[in-house]
Amino acid sequence: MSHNVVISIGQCGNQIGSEFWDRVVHSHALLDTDGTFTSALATFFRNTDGRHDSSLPIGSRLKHLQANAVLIDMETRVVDRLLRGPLGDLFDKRMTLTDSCGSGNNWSTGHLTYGLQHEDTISEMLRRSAEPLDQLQSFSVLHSMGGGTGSGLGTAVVKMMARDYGKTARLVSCVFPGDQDDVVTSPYNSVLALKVLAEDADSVISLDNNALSTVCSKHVLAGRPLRKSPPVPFDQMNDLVARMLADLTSSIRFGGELSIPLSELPVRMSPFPRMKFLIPGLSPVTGALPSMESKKIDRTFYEAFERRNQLMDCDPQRSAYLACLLLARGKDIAPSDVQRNVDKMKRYIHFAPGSKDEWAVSLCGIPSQSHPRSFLTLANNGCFHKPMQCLKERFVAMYRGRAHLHHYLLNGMEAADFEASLESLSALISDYRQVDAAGAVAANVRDRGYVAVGVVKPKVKAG
Ligand SMILES: Nc1nc2c(ncn2[C@@H]2O[C@H](COP(=O)(O)OP(=O)(O)OP(=O)(O)O)[C@@H](O)[C@H]2O)c(=O)[nH]1
Ligand SMILES: [Mg+2]
Repeated sequence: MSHNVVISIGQCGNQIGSEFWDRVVHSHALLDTDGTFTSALATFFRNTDGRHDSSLPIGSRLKHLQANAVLIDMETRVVDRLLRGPLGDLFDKRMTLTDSCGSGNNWSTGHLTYGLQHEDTISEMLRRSAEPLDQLQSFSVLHSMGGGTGSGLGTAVVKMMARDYGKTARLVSCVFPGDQDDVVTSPYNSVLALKVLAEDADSVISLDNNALSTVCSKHVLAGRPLRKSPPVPFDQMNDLVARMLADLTSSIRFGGELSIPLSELPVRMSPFPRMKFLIPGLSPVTGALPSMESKKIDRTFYEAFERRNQLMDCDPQRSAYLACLLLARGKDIAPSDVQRNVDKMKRYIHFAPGSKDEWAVSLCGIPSQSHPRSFLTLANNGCFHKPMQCLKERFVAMYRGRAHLHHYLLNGMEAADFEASLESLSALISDYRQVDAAGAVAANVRDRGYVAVGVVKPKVKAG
């Protein structure tokens, strides 16, 4: 039995967290209809006795369902809205922490000022969240990279976890800013946060608002046409992220033939210690339209690897993989369907030297609410260096003129901290670029029209 805790930090983290809990609660409500606290629910919830606050065992009647959640923001608006909304009763108010002013889009305010001020309270919340769970497998942390609270305080929390819960997997899902982002300091905040994640997180599922908004504006979510012109509203982008997280946790929540515990993710996906950044791809990305029902499994499978289905703005198929995880969901997907497609796909994607050249495959027989069958891929892939290079250029453009630097120095940072973070990012780019070089050879061959391993599209027809 695996128990997991989700920690949402800052506006973005809490808005995504809210969509995640909404999805998860509804999917369990549809399945667990007899009012019993099941082992599926116990992966992310506790059943408490309202008066004495003790946890009731699996198999007990549902009394008071509480999410294994910690909600943190340095403003009150988003967390208050969540607590006052229809999901409010799910959250233990003692596991929420808000402040009044926010971090003003400044990593140092979140990381240093609030990190110090609230350290004891957060430590205590982590202890309370972990204590009643006899087998705590993972902390999942959700935050943006561009603001001050999620990126600053969020990474301070990841550091605390590394210090106090070294054996529990620390999985971070973070949203990088898009290039049209309205937070002017977002390149600083992202690069400062990245250094901490590279050191103290175990796996970092990386998303960006460029890719999320492109995917949303090209497709139709839940049958609702989206506005054509940007900006795409956050709630639609967050719905996509929540779907990815719900899929990722589906096999541990519902069980499955090939369930991979979240605690194994780092071992399965990161052959080298600092290369732990995972790019998610989803298929289908559209809502459940009648025309999709008939799509062949093979086509849906293949689409999960395509660039337009990635939630980060890069193309794993044109580069080399260090590791690849595939999670299939659906009643009618057999292990043989997955095996057939993995075998076929092995001819089209390319593993880098030094990688394990093996797939982590997970199969969950319970479909998502929106799709009878769906696939999620997580790629540890050389193409990650490209969005990181863009981020580096934006950081350097600001840092060269020392723009906005004084706001950070006022909080006790030094220029050397910026340089160390930039160095850490450069090393990461260089590592991923080397992996990418192995993929570039294959892509070159494709561009010249030859057929070679890893470079041709499989012949799949829409059914
Ligand atoms: N996808 C997505 N991005 C968001 C959302 N909210 C904010 N962002 C992005 O996140 C960055 C800003 O971070 P926020 O999460 O708003 O900041 P915060 O962590 O609350 O920090 P402060 O406001 O500085 O205290 C920008 O890049 C925004 O575009 C959201 O709900 N979804
Ligand atoms: Mg905020």
